Amino acid sequence: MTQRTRRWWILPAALSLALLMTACTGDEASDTGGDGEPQAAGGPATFAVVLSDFAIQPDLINAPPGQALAFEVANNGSAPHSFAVDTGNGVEATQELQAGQTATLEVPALDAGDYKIYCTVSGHEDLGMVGSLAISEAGGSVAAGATGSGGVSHQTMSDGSVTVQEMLEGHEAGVKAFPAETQALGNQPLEPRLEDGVKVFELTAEEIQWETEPGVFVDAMGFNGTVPGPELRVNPGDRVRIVVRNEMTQPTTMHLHGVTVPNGMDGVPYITQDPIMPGGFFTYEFDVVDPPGMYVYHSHFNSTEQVGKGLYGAIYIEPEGGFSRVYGEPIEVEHTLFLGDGPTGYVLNGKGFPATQPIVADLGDDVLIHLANDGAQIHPMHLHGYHFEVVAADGFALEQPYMADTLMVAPGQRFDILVKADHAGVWAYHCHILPHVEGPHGMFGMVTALVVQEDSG
Ligand SMILES: [Cu+2]
Repeated sequence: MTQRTRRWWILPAALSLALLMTACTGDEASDTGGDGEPQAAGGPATFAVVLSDFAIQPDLINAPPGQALAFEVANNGSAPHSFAVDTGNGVEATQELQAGQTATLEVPALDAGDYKIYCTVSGHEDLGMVGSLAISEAGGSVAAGATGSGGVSHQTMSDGSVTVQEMLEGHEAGVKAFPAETQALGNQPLEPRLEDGVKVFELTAEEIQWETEPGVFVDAMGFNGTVPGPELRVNPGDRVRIVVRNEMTQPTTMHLHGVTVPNGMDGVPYITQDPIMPGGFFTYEFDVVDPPGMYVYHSHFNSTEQVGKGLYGAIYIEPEGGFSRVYGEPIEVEHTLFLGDGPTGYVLNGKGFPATQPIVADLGDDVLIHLANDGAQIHPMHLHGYHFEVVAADGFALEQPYMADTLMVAPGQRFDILVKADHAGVWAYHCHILPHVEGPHGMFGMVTALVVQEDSG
């Protein structure tokens, strides 16, 4: 029962994946662009801008020189945000907009050049709320009626940010690249060392550069160099020792999330232990008393940054014979999806589409997916083409499993779902908060696919 990571090429299926996603999310695309057509000469050129946690859409706005600009700004996020333009002669900004608030920002005509757009709320620019306002003669030209298959290649979408041809190319390129290769994958098995019957694991917290999608490296933190950290597997009744070393430049601790441990092993700084200083270590030791299921280990020090940057991983309490024993089904494919957001961007197992890994099954397989959210936002995970059975929550098997096609996973929650892979195809599996998955340049972030192959190879 191993996680299948075999390389798989999507070529004939790529278009169907793109079509499925387009059909699913196409309506929403107009939300960001509806009001953005520059008005007739004399009035300001007007653009729609949508703020979310933590993005500005569009993040590239093309506008003409010598014409006043107006930005109709909507805060669709859950946190307060603002929209600002650094004109080089000062900053023009909306007030801080509460969730759901809108405002119009008027900016006097600008000379040709590139200007920064950003959110002025402290820290939000670093979280990704930054982009460009490009003023050039080509900017803002809009041709209405961008439909049909011919003659659309250089027409500009109504928000002035991207042409139809660029949209098509972006969507297609992402799908064709999937699953794109990046340096290193998280969730790799870590075999314990046996010492006098104790299963000993060694984890080292490090500051790393982590490639979330091809060529995109973020400042991250990982156990043993990956996001998520390695998979630990233990059995009921085991004695377990986890030695956590800190090779970072700031203190840390580790909490065993959902795992029943003695109080002194709970990993909370100044409540149950002193922080693990840089260069130091702490030994967590406990007997496994919880039922079989998926549990999590993660940092519990400066955790907005440390967990946000990737200091989390899975610990499975697995019955002898595997999870089939728990769910009464033979499990051919087991896969784990850690949901993440914040400093790493929107990621599944530390990777954004197209660098996410597909879940690959043969027709008829029973697929067990462990979901865990170690981000800071909720993520409703939606599987196309199937209804799945929710069989466990927070590590405990449900007495009454239920069917769903979308499952909200809040920060800290875990679920196990079972999919009976009984129809072949490439089935998109993605967060349904659309700003987490798709923009004018195609899919990104929290998108992967369940690939059900007819040929067992
Ligand atoms: Cu999401």
